[in-house]
Amino acid sequence: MKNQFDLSGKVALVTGASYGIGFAIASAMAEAGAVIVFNDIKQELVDKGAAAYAEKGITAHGYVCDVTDEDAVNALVSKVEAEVGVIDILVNNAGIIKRIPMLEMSAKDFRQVIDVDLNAPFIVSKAVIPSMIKKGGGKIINICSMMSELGRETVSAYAAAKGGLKMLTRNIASEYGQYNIQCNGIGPGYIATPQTAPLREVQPDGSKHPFDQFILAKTPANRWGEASDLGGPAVFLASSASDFVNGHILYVDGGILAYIGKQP
Ligand code: NAP
Ligand code: GCO
Repeated sequence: MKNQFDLSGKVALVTGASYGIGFAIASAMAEAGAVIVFNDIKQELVDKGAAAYAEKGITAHGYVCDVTDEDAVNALVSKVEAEVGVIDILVNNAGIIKRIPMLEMSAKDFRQVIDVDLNAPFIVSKAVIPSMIKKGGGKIINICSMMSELGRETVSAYAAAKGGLKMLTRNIASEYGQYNIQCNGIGPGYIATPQTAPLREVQPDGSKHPFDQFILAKTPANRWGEASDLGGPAVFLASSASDFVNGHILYVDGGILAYIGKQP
């Protein structure tokens, strides 16, 4: 059974994985035997990420690349293929959020979120699929969100992007399943990372942020997720244990989507 989850000999590219969820997913994949490749927009973050992996005893190959830049992504994939090997596992993790009420949001801001959270997974997937086909298969994991299913105030662009990413996931599965490529999504619940730090800030009087209390009341597990909670699900979707799972979104949310919320 253990062998089904073994990633030995596999090359995994996790985008935006210097810290946060991407870092935790890449670390879990390394523990399962994969060779890790990651990217970030800035050299200093790549260096920081490489040091953090090294501290865990993981040799990770870090590259500077903006995932919204198609030429840069194509160059990155060629470089990785030459220097490390064909990418067997792609995790489209890099993402941004802008919390702005829709009527105050500029079209420019809206487009930027769509660009990173939806267009980039299209660009990076498109760059890796041809070699996966030649090699006889591959795994693509798109990091979706609660907002692939739910809306809330201030996150119109993010919800539109993550809803779109769910459908891109199903479409890649539909179009390339015949080549033994499985494309699935992970929909994390509310996870304690820098992205959600503003929602968890302790108030000047020492009390919890109202959003923090709101999330605890909405989560049967009664806690925020840790980035490490995503490791096991990601290894499953990257491994042969999931070879007949395709186009699925695995929500890792402590039960949020099953729950109406804590009764008053
Ligand atoms: P994070 O802490 O903000 O990390 C995101 C990473 O993506 C950062 O390293 C960031 O680099 C990188 N990135 C952003 N734009 C990029 C670009 N154009 N090219 C390359 N890298 C880029 O976020 P996280 O919380 O770990 O989230 C990771 C993913 O999970 C995102 O897709 C997010 O939407 C999703 N997610 C998060 C949660 C949550 O509760 N935290 C829940 C559901 C889904 P910089 O630091 O340079 O910007
Ligand atoms: C927000 C949060 C969420 C989470 C996550 C939920 O402002 O509501 O940032 O969008 O990051 O994606 O799954």
